[in-house]
Amino acid sequence: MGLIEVASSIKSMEIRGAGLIARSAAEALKQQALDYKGDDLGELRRRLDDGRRQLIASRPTAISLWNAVQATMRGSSSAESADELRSLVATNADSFVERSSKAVGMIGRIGSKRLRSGMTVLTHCNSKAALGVIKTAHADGKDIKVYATESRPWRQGLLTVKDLAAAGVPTTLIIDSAVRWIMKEIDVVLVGADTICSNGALINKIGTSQVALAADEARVPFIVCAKTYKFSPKTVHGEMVEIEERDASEIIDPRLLPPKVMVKNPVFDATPAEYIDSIVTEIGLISPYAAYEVIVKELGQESIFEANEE
Ligand code: RI2
Repeated sequence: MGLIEVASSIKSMEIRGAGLIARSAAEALKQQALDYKGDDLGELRRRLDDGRRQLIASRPTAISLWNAVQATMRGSSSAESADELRSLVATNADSFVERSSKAVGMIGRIGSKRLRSGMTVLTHCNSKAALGVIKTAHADGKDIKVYATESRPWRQGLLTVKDLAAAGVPTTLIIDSAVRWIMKEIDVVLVGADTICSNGALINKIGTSQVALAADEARVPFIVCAKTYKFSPKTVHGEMVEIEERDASEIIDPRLLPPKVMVKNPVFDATPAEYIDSIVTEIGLISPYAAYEVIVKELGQESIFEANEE
């Protein structure tokens, strides 16, 4: 699949999940570099810059995509030949994908220590990181039950229940509006992340903030499972995270609506840090208020500088 097809598949959500879209973007840039067999450094730079823009534009909210592209292109300005640039991009992409894949395992091991046998977990949408924590605890012999929300309109919850059922984890599907009703039976909430802001706020699938609200009211710990490349250097500069809105047809066939009735389809929302118990990352379990330090330490000043250049 070429870069244009990858960008199109990310935009259409054939490729979805903040972690997977990041890895796919890194691989697409690597392929773009390797597919150019010429020795014109300027032409290769142009192709990669064009590919970078197309990938970043494909889904505006998940900072994982931007962080992946930046990590893959880092140091490219110093390349003095097309061969050097090709090799640099390929090495950076491989390193990002390897780190990303290992991070899910690390998060699973760290996060599973917060799950005790007999616990009932609620999860929203379909997060590889959050499911990794649940499946690790289950594999360690802990008796964990899960409630998974349907996560309208894309119904990613169906992917979650299939994944957990395949792993042998007892799972119950509920509709999104049943969250506050079921919260009395929940011991802990585990969700993924699309973007974590420098003030600790979480940008995640629409409905996450309502889950957090219900958990806070019931005094149920709300834990976010997120790789460090989900943290946003752009928010260090005060930037607001763009909340992607998708087509009305994902919610309802517009022909079923009376004329002039509008449909709004935001696919992410924001959960303030005060509703978050902790964030499990591959470098450890942190307070949401440590987000700025994670951005500086793990993504680095270079990433913060690049974010300011955008
Ligand atoms: P992992 C998904 O977004 C969900 O919002 C999920 O919480 C997030 O990506 C994190 O995914 P979408 O692609 O990286 O379904 O934990 O819109 O898999």
